[in-house]
Amino acid sequence: MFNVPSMKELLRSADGELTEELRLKSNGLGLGHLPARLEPDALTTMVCGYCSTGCSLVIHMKDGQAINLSPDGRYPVNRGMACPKGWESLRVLDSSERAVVPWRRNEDGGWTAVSWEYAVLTFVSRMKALQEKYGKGSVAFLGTGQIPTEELAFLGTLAKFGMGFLHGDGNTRQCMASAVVAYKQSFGFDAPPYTYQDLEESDTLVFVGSNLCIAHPILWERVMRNPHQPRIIVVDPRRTETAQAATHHYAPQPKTDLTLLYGVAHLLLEWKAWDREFVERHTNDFGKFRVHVEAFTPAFVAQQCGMNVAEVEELARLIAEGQRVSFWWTMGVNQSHQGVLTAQALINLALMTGNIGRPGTGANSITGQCNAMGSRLFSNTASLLGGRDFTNLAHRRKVADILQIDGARIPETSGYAYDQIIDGIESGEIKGLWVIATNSAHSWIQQNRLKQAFKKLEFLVVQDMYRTSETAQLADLILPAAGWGEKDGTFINSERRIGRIRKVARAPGQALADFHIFRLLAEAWGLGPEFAAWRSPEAVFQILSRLSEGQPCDFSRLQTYDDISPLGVQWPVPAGDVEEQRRLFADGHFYHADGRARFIFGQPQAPRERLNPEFPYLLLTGRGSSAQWHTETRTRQSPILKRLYRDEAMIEISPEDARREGIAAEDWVQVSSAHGQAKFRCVITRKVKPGQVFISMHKDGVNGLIPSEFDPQSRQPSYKMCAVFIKKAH
Ligand SMILES: Nc1nc2c(c(=O)[nH]1)N[C@H]1C(S)=C(S)[C@@H](COP(=O)(O)OP(=O)(O)OC[C@H]3O[C@@H](n4cnc5c(=O)[nH]c(N)nc54)[C@H](O)[C@@H]3O)O[C@H]1N2
Ligand SMILES: Nc1nc2c(c(=O)[nH]1)N[C@H]1C(S)=C(S)[C@@H](COP(=O)(O)OP(=O)(O)OC[C@H]3O[C@@H](n4cnc5c(=O)[nH]c(N)nc54)[C@H](O)[C@@H]3O)O[C@H]1N2
Ligand code: SF4
Ligand SMILES: [Mo]
Repeated sequence: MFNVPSMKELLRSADGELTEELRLKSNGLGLGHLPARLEPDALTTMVCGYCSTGCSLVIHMKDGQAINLSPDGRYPVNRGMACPKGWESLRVLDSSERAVVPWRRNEDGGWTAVSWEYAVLTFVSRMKALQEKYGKGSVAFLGTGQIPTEELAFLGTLAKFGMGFLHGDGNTRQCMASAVVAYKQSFGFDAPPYTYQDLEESDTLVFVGSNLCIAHPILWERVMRNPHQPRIIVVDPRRTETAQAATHHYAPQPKTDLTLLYGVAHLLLEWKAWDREFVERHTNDFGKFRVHVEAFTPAFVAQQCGMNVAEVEELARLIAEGQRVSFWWTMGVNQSHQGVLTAQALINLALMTGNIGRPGTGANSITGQCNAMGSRLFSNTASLLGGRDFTNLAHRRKVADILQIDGARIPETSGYAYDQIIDGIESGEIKGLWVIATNSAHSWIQQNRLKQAFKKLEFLVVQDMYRTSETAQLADLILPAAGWGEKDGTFINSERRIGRIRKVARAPGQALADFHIFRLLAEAWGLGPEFAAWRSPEAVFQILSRLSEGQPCDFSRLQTYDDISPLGVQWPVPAGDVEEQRRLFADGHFYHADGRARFIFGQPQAPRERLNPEFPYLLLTGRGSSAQWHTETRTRQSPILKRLYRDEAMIEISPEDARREGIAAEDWVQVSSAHGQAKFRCVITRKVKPGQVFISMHKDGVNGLIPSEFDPQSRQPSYKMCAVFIKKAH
């Protein structure tokens, strides 16, 4: 029986005994001092650790340490290109903001550096004590799409099947959840069907809610290499960099995409510009869909979307005329109160026009983080390991079999989603939280509320590379993590390509790879024997390979790291030429039991968040520049990246609105919503329409404004719809 010890009590017992106890369990790992296992080669390659494009970088080594890097000319993804973040990825490892030792919060609010022994035992005794006192469900974790698949699987398996956590979710909820649900329902599995070559083979590319030039610049370079003089269509309420470079730009009223896409389907039907043979052979429910879109006449759609009829017709005509049409979407679709249906409306267009399974086609969700795809398949949060379902008994049995664990240890539900975990903290149901490789206190919605909730936690553990993140600042315990470049593993990119990352630099101080932190915690929790097989990233890769067998994401032919080609390998991995690129559904066979894809649709609803006389402007948020990454914990460490953008919190306002509000360029602007307020510096630009403003997500503050509204199916927040008031700040 554990009592909940206070930090003070723990501290008192800190030095002698704890060290002894843990030394016994450390199993030769050498707490805090890993044996150096650096790549000996003069040159080695690895996948970039920022975005899901998954470029390969050549690492230049000297004396076993990385000294420089350059883009990999042979890699089929980036072909010798890299964006500024990739070029600077080694530099950000070396920073005074790095967490180099474990830290604990003192009673007086200050910090003390502690040993790993102390940190690990504190973690274990505090979490166990909370579970004893308040029940298993009183502790939860929040993970990420930015650590290797091996680490994600270790975390999810250790926490849920080992430590008995009932609730754990990740930042992929903020990012990809809508696409996941859409694919699962429409195709029968979460499977983005494309290969990047499709960007070069399309004659018509439709980008909905994607600012590729900024968020996936190397994919945009691929579009620029398309030799077919393609029509490039961008659907975005803003005149983004991508929209400006496109051949056609449509700017519907935000959150009306669903209506617009049904309007396009309506016209394609009216013009008989649909593929009867494909629909009849490979899909279900088209008849109902047909009836559904009857009401979406061009006049109705134009009026709902704030467009004119000619624009709606032109968009539909471009799609009808294309021979190889590809549909691409990112956060403008996923982050919406109807993100799932909107993604499915794009899938429906691809299905009804037979634009799937052939070169240059597809309904293609572009993912965000370097390992969002690994997280979707193996984090053991929303889905059970291998893209399976917690609620399915056969799936649970299969996983228990492969892991050789008692099936009863696998919960029958996926547990709480991110927002439910935050609600649980607020209501006092959740008392302990473990945050790994995500910066919730900057990136989640209603930030003021979240920060208050985090303060109520009895125990907050933050496992991060940097001790300065907004979330680490609230922690009771900081576990210092090694980052990209300092550890081994694999990532899976947007086109399902598995690629290696390697240890090419030594982590500073006592920072450990997340993998080794999980090993230590497993040992200290008393789970050493259960996780004996999880001894190295490569050993875990073998387990994952077995877990993938027979699933759509089957890569069981890859059993060791040597089996992964230096060119990466896309799943599913066939017999024969594993290096050959592949797209899904070439045979028209989908993953539902009957082999058919489904038309799924619903009634467009207005968002709950509305403009009103008090808050008359519509705030859009998103990526600001190709040199900034999310909450900037990493990118702000590079002096070069910092010169590539304006390093201040900025708000983009149209000339008309600026004039009306008496705001000049460079003025400070007070922005308020029903949930909070913050100040930003004014940029006057025609990129935003009158009535709309834009703030990038990179500086702390913007998410204090964002309301709590979600897609009801995916529980992904609607980050791009917020009613605000703006005025010149004095
Ligand atoms: N440089 C850089 N690159 C990144 C990242 C980064 O932080 N920095 N993050 C990565 C991650 S995790 C992700 S998820 C991706 C995100 O990549 P993107 O989704 O391309 O980026 P965002 O800027 O969030 O959103 C895209 C666009 O959606 C538009 N939008 C807003 N509301 C609507 C709407 O109702 N309808 C439509 N059609 N469009 C709308 C916005 O105006 C914005 O231009 O980027 C990845 N790449
Ligand atoms: N307003 C608004 N907010 C948004 C969005 C938006 O469009 N608008 N987009 C949302 C989206 S799509 C996303 S993906 C989220 C991203 O939100 P976050 O995940 O919170 O953003 P990051 O800054 O990437 O945080 C990653 C953290 O992990 C740490 N880290 C990096 N590598 C490692 C590692 O190997 N190990 C460990 N332990 N730590 C590591 C970094 O230092 C950093 O603190 O933001 C969301 N928030
Ligand atoms: S585009 Fe993405 S993967 Fe490629 S170098 Fe830039 S951040 Fe890295
Ligand atoms: Mo994301």
